[in-house]
Amino acid sequence: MSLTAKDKAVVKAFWGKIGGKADAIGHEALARMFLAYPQTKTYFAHWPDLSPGSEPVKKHGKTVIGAISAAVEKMDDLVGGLSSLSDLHAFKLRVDPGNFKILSHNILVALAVNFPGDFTPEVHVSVDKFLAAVSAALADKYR
Ligand code: HEG
Repeated sequence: MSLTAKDKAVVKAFWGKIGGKADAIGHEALARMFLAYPQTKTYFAHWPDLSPGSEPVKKHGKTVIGAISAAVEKMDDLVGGLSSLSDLHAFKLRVDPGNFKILSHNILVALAVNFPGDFTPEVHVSVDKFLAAVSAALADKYR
């Protein structure tokens, strides 16, 4: 399941095309996740508004996609690169790692909807593998 050199090249090239749309993708993925998988909202009970377009959803969408864009630059050592973020999710936030797969799914959908031409099956498989590797790295500290 590890990323091949081809996966890494495909993800890098595709991510380069997202450019200015990254924040919007982050927002859409998060907003979709809260609507389609409402159980994920339990971790965000302290937010005033979880609806699409709300300030916290926009802000956190930007944060999450920013971390993923940074991970694209750390693809050779995701476990090391995401170590402190894994600490945070495991010990402070205590996010059930099953939720990483749910968010990854929503990111894939947001990418497919916004980049129908570029999101070919070849890109799909490599980005899916990349998000699975990011999720595994984020879950690394759990036990
Ligand atoms: Mg997490 C905070 C990244 C999945 C719940 N998440 C954060 C932060 C980042 C991040 C960068 C801010 C860290 C900081 O303040 O130092 N999250 C991140 C990634 C992924 C992910 C890259 C998966 C790809 N997070 C995730 C999932 C959940 C979750 C699936 C729960 C369903 N994250 C969560 C919560 C916070 C963060 C509750 C704190 C939000 C806040 O209160 O501002």
